[in-house]
Amino acid sequence: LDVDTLKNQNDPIGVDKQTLLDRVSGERIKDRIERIAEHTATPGEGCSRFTYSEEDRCVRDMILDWFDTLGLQVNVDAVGNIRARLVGKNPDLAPVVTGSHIDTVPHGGKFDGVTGVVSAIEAVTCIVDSGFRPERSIEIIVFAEEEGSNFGMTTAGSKTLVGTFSEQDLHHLKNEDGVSMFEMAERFGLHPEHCEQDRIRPGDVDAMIELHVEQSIVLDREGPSIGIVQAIAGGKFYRVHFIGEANHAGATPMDMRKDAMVAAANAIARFHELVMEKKLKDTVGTVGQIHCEPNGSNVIAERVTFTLDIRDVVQEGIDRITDDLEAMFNEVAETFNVTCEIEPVGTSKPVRLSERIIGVIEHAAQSAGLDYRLMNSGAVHDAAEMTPVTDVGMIFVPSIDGKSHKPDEHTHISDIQLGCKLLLSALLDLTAR
Ligand code: HGY
Ligand code: MN
Ligand code: MN
Repeated sequence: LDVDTLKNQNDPIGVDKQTLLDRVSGERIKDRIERIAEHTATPGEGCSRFTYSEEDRCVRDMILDWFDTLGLQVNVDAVGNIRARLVGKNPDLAPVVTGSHIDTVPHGGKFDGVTGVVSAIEAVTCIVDSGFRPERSIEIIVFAEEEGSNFGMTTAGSKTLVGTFSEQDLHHLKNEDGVSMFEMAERFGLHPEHCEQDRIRPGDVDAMIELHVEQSIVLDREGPSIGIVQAIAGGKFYRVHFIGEANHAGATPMDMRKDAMVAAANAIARFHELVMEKKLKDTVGTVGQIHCEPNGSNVIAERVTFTLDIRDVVQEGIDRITDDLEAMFNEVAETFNVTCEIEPVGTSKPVRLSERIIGVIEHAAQSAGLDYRLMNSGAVHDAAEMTPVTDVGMIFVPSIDGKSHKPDEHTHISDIQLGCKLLLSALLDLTAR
């Protein structure tokens, strides 16, 4: 297809859009997802690829090669967000952004995040291969540290990109070994001290669309294959420490113990009861991670640390739970003669997405005769972090059996291809002027 042919079409964006959309290749999408999935710290046991790890480095290098082949202008920012721009005919116009993340949870799946990155690459590949140049630039962003597997705080890369996180926060956010995100980024060869200058500010970007697997059961169980997201859950995240006294498991009488394990077990059970009692329609609460010290089978636990992940699409649903935590956990601590420390790790605000972008995606779906469902996201996403600086939309494709954050997470390539065509169509409309 030469550019003249494209120009002669009487399509609103001056391009024969259907010809472009028909270029979206399921084969190429599948191949890229599989090649990324090969880079995991736990081969055969799902995808474990934390930001700043060797596995992360390998995938980054491969993606940077793909961007180079596409002739994109690439910049890796202060904390490792990769920004790759297809420069439009009018480079002064604010670009439209699309992308997602490549980092994973421990033993995660191969579709969470990667589907959005690969779909963004596929959409831009179709445009570049066609020789068409959109009016407005399109920028692919591969966000760093979305899962929070290093530091227990989700979307730390996108929070930094838009200035929600300051350089100070990068020093405060630490992993279990006490290494800060600032330090890990430095060790990875980045310049986290540049985070302020690398920020995206309101007006720098015209719009953003993230394509992501749903990670729940609605689309797979009830259809159709396309979800258009209206609201994304926010959350509050904590580490809770119960501190008792190590002692001999056999020689210490029950009434002389300061057992952090029993206290933590009670606290976790009470937390679950609190959530079940006070939750609103979309409120969820999870204890996903626990550590015990000294962790000896014949030693009374001295310190037990567990995480809290409390979410809802409305702030009230989160606050109803967190308001009661301190009193509840202190009561448990007193009962078992130990102490409790609640360490806030971070928060993500629940957000409603842009009516403008939802409208563009809906129009693109209707023009293609695609059935779709308007829905919310219980998972947090980088898209949510971008809402303070631009208009944001999200496209969901089904997760088979609603499974995610586990090795058998799966999405049909045909569904990703459909979602990618919708993404490309919406991007063409958004960059037409
Ligand atoms: O935790 C989440 O919702 C996302 O997968 N990071
Ligand atoms: Mn994700
Ligand atoms: Mn995830």
